[in-house]
Amino acid sequence: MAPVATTQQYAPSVAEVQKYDILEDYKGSYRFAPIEEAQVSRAMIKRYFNTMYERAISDVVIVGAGSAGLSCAYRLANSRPDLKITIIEANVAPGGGAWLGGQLMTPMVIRKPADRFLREIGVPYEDEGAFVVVKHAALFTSTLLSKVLAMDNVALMNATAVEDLIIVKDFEGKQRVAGVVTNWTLVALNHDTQSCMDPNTITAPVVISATGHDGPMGAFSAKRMVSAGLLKELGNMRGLDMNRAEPAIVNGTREVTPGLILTGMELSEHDGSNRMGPTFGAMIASGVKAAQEAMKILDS
Ligand code: AHZ
Repeated sequence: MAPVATTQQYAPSVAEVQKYDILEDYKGSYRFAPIEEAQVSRAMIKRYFNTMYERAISDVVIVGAGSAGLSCAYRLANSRPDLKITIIEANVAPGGGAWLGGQLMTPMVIRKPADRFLREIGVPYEDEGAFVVVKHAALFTSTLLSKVLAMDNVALMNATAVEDLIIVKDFEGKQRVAGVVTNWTLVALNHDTQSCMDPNTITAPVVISATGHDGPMGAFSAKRMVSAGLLKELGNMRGLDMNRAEPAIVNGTREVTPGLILTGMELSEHDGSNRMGPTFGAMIASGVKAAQEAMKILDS
């Protein structure tokens, strides 16, 4: 397959933009450069399938683009530009639960010392002592997402669900997770209505699962570990206790079975730890720790 040309970075200056605004006629004679419909299709198709082709072998797959998955992707991609990092997100909109702070309220609370990450990515906040508040959770999520997507070594396939894990036996006969099995989410949701719609695969020496706590799609890999015989039973997420929950998630972030790291609230289902409710420091710090664990595995 022909490689797609590298991204052209173009950032016009404010003066240039103002000049265009004067030159372009917004009073009725605005004109676009001519295009044929097929050019639009081909522009998308060649890039999308080139990404699928190229990412069929990845270095790291991150399942789930919520606050934990995106924090992990940011740290990993930034620290290791040599790694091909592929994020698979079931929803059309990446971000998971991090578009809101809690309930339907917009401000996002982050306990110290995880506020360091906000300074790193350039998200402003108000300092309340033990914690900080970002004025809108979407400011955190959109900033993080834009930084992750701008990195050359990251590919995000959204509207794509991980339906299964690739679990192989190594030469010593031990089982290890060696990648993921994917399908477009609309297909994954329709397996009951069609006789057979086989999935696709992505192999990777490290899979980081960040699919959140149990729900329609959540805790995917933890649940699959049980049905695949890699884990006896789920610990099941316990009741809310912010002070116990946040350190438990961060300190428990680890490779739970060879080749598979769990991060974020998925870990609470695996370990049976508490939930923390609407405070996001642990999601950030757990994502960062998952990135460190992945680098340790890849460097060993
Ligand atoms: O769509 C899911 C979401 O964006 C995605 N996902 C789940 N299953 C998937 C699958 N394939 C691909 N099989 C899948 N993607 O994973 C993302 C999870 O994001 P999240 O925000 O739900 O989880 P998180 O662990 O990043 O953040 C949890 C935030 C919470 S929940 C909570 C509480 O309930 O007390 N408190 C906090 C801070």
